[in-house]
Amino acid sequence: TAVTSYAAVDLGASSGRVMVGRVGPDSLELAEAHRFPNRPVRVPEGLRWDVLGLYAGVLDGLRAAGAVDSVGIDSWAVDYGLLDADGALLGNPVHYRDRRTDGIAEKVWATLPAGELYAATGLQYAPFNTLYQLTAARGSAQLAAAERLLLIPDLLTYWLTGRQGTELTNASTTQLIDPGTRDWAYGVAERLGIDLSLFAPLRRPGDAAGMLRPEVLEETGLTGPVPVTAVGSHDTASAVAAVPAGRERFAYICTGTWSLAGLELDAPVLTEESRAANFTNELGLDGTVRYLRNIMGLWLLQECVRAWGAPDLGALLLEAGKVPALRSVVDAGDAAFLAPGRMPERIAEACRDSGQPVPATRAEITRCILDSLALAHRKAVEDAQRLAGRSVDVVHIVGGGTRNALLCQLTADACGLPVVSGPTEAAALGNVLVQARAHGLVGDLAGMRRLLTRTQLLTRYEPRGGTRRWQAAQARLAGD
Ligand code: LFR
Repeated sequence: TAVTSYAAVDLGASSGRVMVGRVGPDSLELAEAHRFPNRPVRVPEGLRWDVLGLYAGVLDGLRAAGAVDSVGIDSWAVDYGLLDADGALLGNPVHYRDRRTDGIAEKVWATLPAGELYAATGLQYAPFNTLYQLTAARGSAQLAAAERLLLIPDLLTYWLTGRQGTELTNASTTQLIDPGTRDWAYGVAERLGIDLSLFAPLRRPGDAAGMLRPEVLEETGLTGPVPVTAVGSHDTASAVAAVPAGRERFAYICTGTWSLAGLELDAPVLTEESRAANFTNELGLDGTVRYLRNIMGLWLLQECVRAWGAPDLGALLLEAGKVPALRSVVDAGDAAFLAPGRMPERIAEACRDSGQPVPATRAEITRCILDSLALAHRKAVEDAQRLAGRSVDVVHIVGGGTRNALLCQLTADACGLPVVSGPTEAAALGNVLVQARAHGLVGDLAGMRRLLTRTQLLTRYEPRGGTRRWQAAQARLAGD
């Protein structure tokens, strides 16, 4: 039987990759065609993405991938490029960690109270939601000149195909989508003076997104026609689609630069309690809701490793494993850790300020970060179950953090639940599977997941007990 192949472009905050997925009726294989760094650049006006560098990486990747049946793109959320009336990019897209949104949310809430905004959009508060970015940009020459806004994966898709669209799962992170109607939150936009005609028409995972332009074929050496397929273009939507769950009741944690921890629901939870707990209702595949909380994730460790001049990570984790558990923890959900720089110092300061032992060595700081992440995972999994009124029997960890065995084990311990970890390249696999499905292979979401369960390497971690110590650490953080 026929095996088809798909190129999955998956752009993360620190690297991009082009993967080739080969899908047969009972097989799924993923190979890396090309990986390239994604280095944000600080210019006088602020922190920016090098989006031309990323596009060049995508073209290199497609060349390396060779003949494929289709291409799909996913990336981090919320960020965008602005185009002028000629369709040309106006400036470098602003990085979501840029400080231009400091203090902006409060201004928005003065016009549209936070409670009403949550009821209408279901989105957690994060300073970088596109809504706040657009508010921060109001009055700028660039926004005044803009005729079109394309989210990052849609911008790259436009460059590849010449066609514009706004993919829904990623659009749901703008805070301008109503998670109930799955259409624009017209009332919110109107009250805040945001012009929705900036956005291209919505499209959904599986929709055709155009064909590679002749110039792209020439540059990549590919033979056309090669279609581009809309996937869950928010990387987290693609990763959740690739959670290898069967019939069990599960929570998931997508790990990488961020940890995104929560549940898959069929309807949003828009209660005031849910807002207070800062849970988000992002949209997933096939009408699902990704009910989750953003946790700082391995960003905390990445930033320390960068500050330390990139020591060997394996050795560092080994040392961290020997440090006594839970000596000090920080709130890994705290937006205070969002901006880059001085991370070891900021972690130490947070410990000192909360009256805990100050981690001094690299191993101690690393242990503090991993304990803190596991604790935040526990809290998110627990809160999500309570707020959504659903309980789970297992936690699936997917994404880059699956390589960190200590983090997986600590998460199992903290949650008091078994953890199944894998696949590592979940976003790319979700991307590939949505393309395969659009081409008539694999069935629904459950069918996609059955194929993953049968083909991917998964590791199981049993909780080792000691839940009370995690409870106590949680209480300590809450200041109880
Ligand atoms: C993960 C992610 C998160 C989003 C953050 C910023 O890569 O997409 O889901 O909140 O990046 O865009």
